[in-house]
Amino acid sequence: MNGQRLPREAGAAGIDAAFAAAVLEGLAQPQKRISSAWLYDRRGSELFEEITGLAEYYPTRTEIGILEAHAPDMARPVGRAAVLVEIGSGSSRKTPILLRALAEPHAYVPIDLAHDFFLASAHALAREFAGLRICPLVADFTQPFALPDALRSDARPRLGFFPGSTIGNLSPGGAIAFLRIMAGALGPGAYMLIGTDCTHDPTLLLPAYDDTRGVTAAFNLNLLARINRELGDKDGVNDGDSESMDGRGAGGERFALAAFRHEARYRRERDLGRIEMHLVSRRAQSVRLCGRRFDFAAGETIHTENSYKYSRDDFRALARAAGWLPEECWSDARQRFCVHLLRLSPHAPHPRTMRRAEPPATAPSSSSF
Ligand code: AVJ
Repeated sequence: MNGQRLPREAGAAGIDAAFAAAVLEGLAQPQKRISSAWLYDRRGSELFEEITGLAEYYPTRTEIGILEAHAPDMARPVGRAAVLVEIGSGSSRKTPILLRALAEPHAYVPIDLAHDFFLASAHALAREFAGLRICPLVADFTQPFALPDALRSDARPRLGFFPGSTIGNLSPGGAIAFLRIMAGALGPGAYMLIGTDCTHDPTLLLPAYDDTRGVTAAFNLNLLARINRELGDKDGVNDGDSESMDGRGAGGERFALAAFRHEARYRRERDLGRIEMHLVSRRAQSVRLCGRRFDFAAGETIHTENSYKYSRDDFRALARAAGWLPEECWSDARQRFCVHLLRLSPHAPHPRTMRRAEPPATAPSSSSF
């Protein structure tokens, strides 16, 4: 999922109401928090692309290696003329690997909330895969949705694809809810391929989320720049570019980026590990947004992302709890990353009751945390 940014509402002030609500509500919590879904504006998406190429960030290249080595084994059980449904597709380099392995894929349905580049990158695939129907769907996958009308009632095999360990951004309960939504959308007999980071070694994880070049720090801090761009009070003392702010202002202006720093933390509770990203206030300060003031103590943080890491067996148990049967799992030689193939029983009562995609909810679901 490269983001769940909702379409900008054409409000009088040009402010994205859902983003504003998420930020104002999240900053009012005792532990300030903003869902990682909001990290992916255009700049955030560019920075994430850069992260995927960093030496320390092993998940992307590891998953691509697994897909390249095993795509035929992943595609075989699905059979010919499948409908490939990709969740939060962004600008995936992984999709063609799977499409090449599938026998005469019938249609490709990338699902994302509206992005400038979402439709363009979906249609770019049409050049390589002649005859493939490309049916992008704008939907919030944390809410029940249905496949496009033309595909909903046909009997072709369906394969859901959710790479990148993006499922790790959801809480375990949120991940189960998501898998149930996918069961409802894809229907009995469907398959799902899901990439999960299964690394639990902090000496590998912490550098992956706090690289020496500072790209992850810039990715995290861009959230504050985005808030300044989209929500900052323009009548504050300091109404210059967010980038020009140097951290002097403590009188309630927009965010001073220099007054916060990026921090990655590894947490382990029983078997379950997760990386958290935080933005740490370097000093006591206050920020004014949309006419409200938010106070920060020195060292206080905004929690901006969870990235859960599931062992192979834990993820299988989670899938079962959502009604999916774990069929197979492929990993790299160092067992850092897993690609799971799940299946729904062909007979299970998963009625395709959802007639139509719900309109996007007002905010990414709170299950993100
Ligand atoms: C795109 C959500 C899978 O959690 O590893 C990368 C996002 N955050 N570096 C991840 C991310 C910091 C990434 N996902």
